[in-house]
Amino acid sequence: MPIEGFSDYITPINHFFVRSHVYTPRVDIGQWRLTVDGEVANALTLTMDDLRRMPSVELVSVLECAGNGRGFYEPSMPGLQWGHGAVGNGRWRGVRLADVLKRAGLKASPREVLINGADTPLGTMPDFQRSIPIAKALHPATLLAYQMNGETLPMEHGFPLRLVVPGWAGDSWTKWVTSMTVLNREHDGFWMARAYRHPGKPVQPGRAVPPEAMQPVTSLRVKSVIAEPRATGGVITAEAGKPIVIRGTAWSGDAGPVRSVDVSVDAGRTWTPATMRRDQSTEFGWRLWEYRWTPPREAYYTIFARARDAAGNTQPLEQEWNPSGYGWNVVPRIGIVVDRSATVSGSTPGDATPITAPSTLKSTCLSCHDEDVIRQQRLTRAQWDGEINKMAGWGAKVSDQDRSALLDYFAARYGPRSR
Ligand SMILES: Nc1nc2c(c(=O)[nH]1)N[C@H]1C(S)=C(S)[C@@H](COP(=O)(O)O)O[C@H]1N2
Ligand SMILES: [Mo]
Repeated sequence: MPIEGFSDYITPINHFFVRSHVYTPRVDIGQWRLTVDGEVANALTLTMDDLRRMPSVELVSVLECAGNGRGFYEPSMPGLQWGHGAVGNGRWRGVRLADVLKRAGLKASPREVLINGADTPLGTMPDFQRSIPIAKALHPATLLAYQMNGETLPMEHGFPLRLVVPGWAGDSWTKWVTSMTVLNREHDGFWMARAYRHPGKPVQPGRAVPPEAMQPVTSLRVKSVIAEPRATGGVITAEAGKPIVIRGTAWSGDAGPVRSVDVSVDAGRTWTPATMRRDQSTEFGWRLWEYRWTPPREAYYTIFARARDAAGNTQPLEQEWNPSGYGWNVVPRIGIVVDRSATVSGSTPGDATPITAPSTLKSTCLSCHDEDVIRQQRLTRAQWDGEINKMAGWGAKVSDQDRSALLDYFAARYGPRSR
């Protein structure tokens, strides 16, 4: 989602980010069924008509990828290098997951619901399957949604049915849902036991943490983004004595909706409350805020915004680091040049020496994914070696010779950012 998306209350579908681990599956709605089994009294097989006959619920909720903001972490880590835009605020309609589970009849002591979608893995990559604890599954806001923003759920957002888990990061929002299994234990598949885990406490930047010492990613953290004013040619300018509007949006997770956003125009020394939109106080949606300000004199101003949620959580001034780059929510900041003669100088960071790709790049890597996922990452040679190991584990065929050619290329072209 582009930065201007943070000025919209509901994110239009054409701006909404898409994150799919593999290709979007084609689902034939005539053949499609939802099955519910495991620790239930009556296993179910439901059609879309069956679901549409059940009571429907509509709610507004933020959908944010756990890795949103990963590209800002230093030192950087493997993974999609999201900036701000792996988030959107959607209007979702569907049936409560609780109603479907009640219809199946839960047996004694259920622990989790394991959800699977129609997407199939590449090579020997493990199938994307996630579970959620029973309490979240029974939460009245957790939905099996068939509509997004008043339209039939689009293909890339999970047609015909997706999980909507308000307050939780996107990895729990399974798309293209085809089956659900109620478990009386914790699911220990790859995507729960190895991926989407967070240390739950600050760790030394750059340090590896074994998955078993981490917990599954769940709730989003309180966060605000400054959408305007925006830069032209890399610089934000304003005139002394002339009012401007600083605006953006803010949201949180399980800790309840955002109650207030404070703005500082002096790098955090003093704070003033922004005006919150009153008609947007839903439990899980975001809220737009704005702050009108007249720069008093010519100077360089550093503007901060800090959201506070219903539980009193606020954004940190310094982002703590974690190995997968989840939960980026530091106080956002912009610099404004207030100077009548401010000139706008565009800068183009250039790559003067062309580095050519080894021929093996295409056959080894680009047969499963495009170069974008590589291009956006900035890793050390050792980190790239780790990524090649991961891909080899998922079925890529890499000879020793290919590996060293690829490593030379990645290290030269996509090495760590200079600081
Ligand atoms: N079946 C399936 N569901 C999935 C995924 C996936 O790869 N397969 N990606 C997840 C992740 S990591 C995120 S952030 C959200 C993104 O949802 P969107 O593409 O509708 O924005 O979908 C989630 N649901
Ligand atoms: Mo994600």
